[in-house]
Amino acid sequence: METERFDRTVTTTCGYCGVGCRLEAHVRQGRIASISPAADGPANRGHTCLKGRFAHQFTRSRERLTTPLIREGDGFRPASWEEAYARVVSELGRIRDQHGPDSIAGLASSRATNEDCYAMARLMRAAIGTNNIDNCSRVCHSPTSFALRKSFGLSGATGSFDDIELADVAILIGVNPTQGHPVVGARIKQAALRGCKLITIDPRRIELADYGVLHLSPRPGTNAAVMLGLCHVVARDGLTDAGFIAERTEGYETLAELLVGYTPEVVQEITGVPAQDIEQAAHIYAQAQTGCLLWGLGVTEHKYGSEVVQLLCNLALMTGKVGKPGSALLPLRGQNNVQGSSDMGALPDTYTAYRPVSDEDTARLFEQAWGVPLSRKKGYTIPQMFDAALSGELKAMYIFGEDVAQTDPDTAHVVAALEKLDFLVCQDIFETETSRYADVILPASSFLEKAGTFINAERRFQLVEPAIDPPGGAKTDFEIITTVSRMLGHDMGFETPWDCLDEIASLTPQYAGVSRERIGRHGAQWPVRADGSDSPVLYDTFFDNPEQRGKFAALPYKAPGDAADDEFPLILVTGRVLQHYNAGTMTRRTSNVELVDSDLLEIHPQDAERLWVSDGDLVSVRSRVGRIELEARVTERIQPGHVFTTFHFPETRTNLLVGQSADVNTSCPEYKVVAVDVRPVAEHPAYVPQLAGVS
Ligand SMILES: Nc1nc2c(c(=O)[nH]1)N[C@H]1C(S)=C(S)[C@@H](COP(=O)(O)OP(=O)(O)OC[C@H]3O[C@@H](n4cnc5c(=O)[nH]c(N)nc54)[C@H](O)[C@@H]3O)O[C@H]1N2
Ligand SMILES: Nc1nc2c(c(=O)[nH]1)N[C@H]1C(S)=C(S)[C@@H](COP(=O)(O)OP(=O)(O)OC[C@H]3O[C@@H](n4cnc5c(=O)[nH]c(N)nc54)[C@H](O)[C@@H]3O)O[C@H]1N2
Ligand code: SF4
Ligand SMILES: [Mo]
Repeated sequence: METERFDRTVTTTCGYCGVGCRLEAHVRQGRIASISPAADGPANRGHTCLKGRFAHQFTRSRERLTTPLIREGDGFRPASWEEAYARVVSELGRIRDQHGPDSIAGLASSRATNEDCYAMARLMRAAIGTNNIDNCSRVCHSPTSFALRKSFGLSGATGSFDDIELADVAILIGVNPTQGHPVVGARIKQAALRGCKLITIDPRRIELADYGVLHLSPRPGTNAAVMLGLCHVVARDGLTDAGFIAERTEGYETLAELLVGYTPEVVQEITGVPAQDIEQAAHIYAQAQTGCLLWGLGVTEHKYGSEVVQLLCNLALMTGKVGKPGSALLPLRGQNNVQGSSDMGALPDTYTAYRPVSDEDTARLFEQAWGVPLSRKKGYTIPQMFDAALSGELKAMYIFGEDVAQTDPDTAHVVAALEKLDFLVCQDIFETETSRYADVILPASSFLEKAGTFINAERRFQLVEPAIDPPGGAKTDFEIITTVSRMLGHDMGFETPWDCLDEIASLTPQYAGVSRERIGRHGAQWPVRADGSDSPVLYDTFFDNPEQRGKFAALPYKAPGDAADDEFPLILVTGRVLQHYNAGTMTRRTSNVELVDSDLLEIHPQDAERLWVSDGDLVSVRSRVGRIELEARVTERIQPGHVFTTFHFPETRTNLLVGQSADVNTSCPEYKVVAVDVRPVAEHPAYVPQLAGVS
């Protein structure tokens, strides 16, 4: 029983992951006293994980940014808002006038609200005059967005988490929900206990494998072969839904020809997955009445990540398992609002709802609404921004809520780019690895301190309401961005984020019915039509492209961008743990550090023994581009030949190891396949290099 007394309780939405749990934030004396789950949250139904419920102490951390900071010598000095704004506006204005609008780029935060991200995109497009705007989706699920648009038409999950409960089978590939999306992880466990057959596909034996009927462990980077193998068996054994293929799809014949070569034996050779497991998985999925496909970064963060998502769509189309309850494709989008930041057009090539910047009608619509001419030229993606900074074409960046120096690949390259800029603004709630290189740091507000909306991994708009005030002199992101824009000469005319939401709805047919009132306590899944009706299930009658048909993609398996060799004999996979969140700026400032206080290198006992590594040893990990040191954890969760670590602690600098290889269509980094060499830092008393097989 709750015995504490609160001054008030505010219902809002969790700001960590894309599950989008609805929370009750209980406030006492202007502070968050505790948080409990909202019983009627559509995604969480009275549950949360430990981050949503307990990881709120960061809001009152002494390290919160409470005043603007301006660079002085090697450090920073506190400054007034007037001075900070004046500096930002005069530098951005000067650089725009001297070098043109395309010499400036901005990043929108997928941790912030739709209204913040829309305003940031509008700042770059209308106040500066460039399409150089991108967001964290680039390094996360941009391959999902690309592929779903190609295969089905729209960039979002085709159904809801509720579909998991209606599914007879669920395939989880490259996703680890009990760590990354814990409330969905728990819902999947419940479904499995009720009889839903789980098939997990992951080089590591993830926790949900223990609840499943089958676990496949492919070599990292070989997902395409697994998917082609599954489709081969479905076609070979006559398990396709011929009616669905004929009526609703196109391109099946070409795919069918390609599939012939991907026998389970060929696939076993490429992936290491036993042929009979491929057969069994294909039969279980295809013979079920309803089935869901769930995936994550183990699919997307690869050189051919976007192609693998298209292959996943093939499997669903072949078996007619899309567009009906219990048969959904559910990419588990990562950050609380990475779906929304992209939906809002914080991307270099699209306005809201993925309408291209090159599309004349769309560009005119926004020109009319914003009263300024707009560029038709695609802007830079995040990696292109860093390349352009290094080549001198990009002079300034405005980075809002993204810690690129910790989380983007090839840290040395990112840092060199940030150092080369003439001017860098960082807008965050803490100083970060990135803000070390800033000229001005603007103190912003967290999700508990602002109003607006997020869109979760089910395409659901949900309300965010402020429970407490931003600390000290910090301001909301929305106020900061709209003020900078006004001072640059483009007044957006918004009093509150709700005015902004109204503008988004008025300029975007897909969100036409969205309003604060319509979203209410239970949210609305886009498309939200003008009459307020929303869309839990997509494609029930037609696909959303001109032909109204699902498109098969005949894409062969291709080898990943990196491979183990004599010098770098192990494959490093990177990911996350339950207790910490991405750059860790927030969770490291909560008691979660008492549970996990560093990144660890997971290594299989066989490799550990061969390399003279014991549990707890400090080891050196070297890749083709960098070297780091961290503590080893010897565990059988990982396969021999692979090692695993996280990127939550800045001192580890994990991303020094990751190179430039990236998805061929979207430049999402290949974080999941990095060839490395591991050896103990301190020599073991009995260590003989020749015996350890290293030179
Ligand atoms: N606790 C916590 N939760 C988070 C986050 C966090 O940092 N901490 N971050 C959020 C964000 S931004 C995101 S995007 C999501 C990410 O959540 P997930 O998509 O689940 O991401 P990861 O855990 O990085 O990777 C998923 C799995 O892919 C596997 N994998 C790697 N390579 C391959 C491969 O070639 N094939 C296959 N089949 N599998 C492979 C890995 O072993 C791993 O178990 O989590 C969100 N939730
Ligand atoms: N090696 C490796 N690297 C990876 C990955 C991997 O699997 N392996 N995963 C990648 C993925 S999927 C992602 S999404 C990225 C995530 O990388 P980032 O986006 O850089 O990480 P986050 O910790 O989510 O948040 C970024 C910043 O936003 C700030 N912030 C939070 N809320 C707010 C707010 O409301 N306003 C403002 N102004 N700031 C706010 C935080 O303090 C933090 O500094 O990392 C990527 N990096
Ligand atoms: S599952 Fe995700 S949205 Fe839900 S409480 Fe945990 S971090 Fe927040
Ligand atoms: Mo992500």
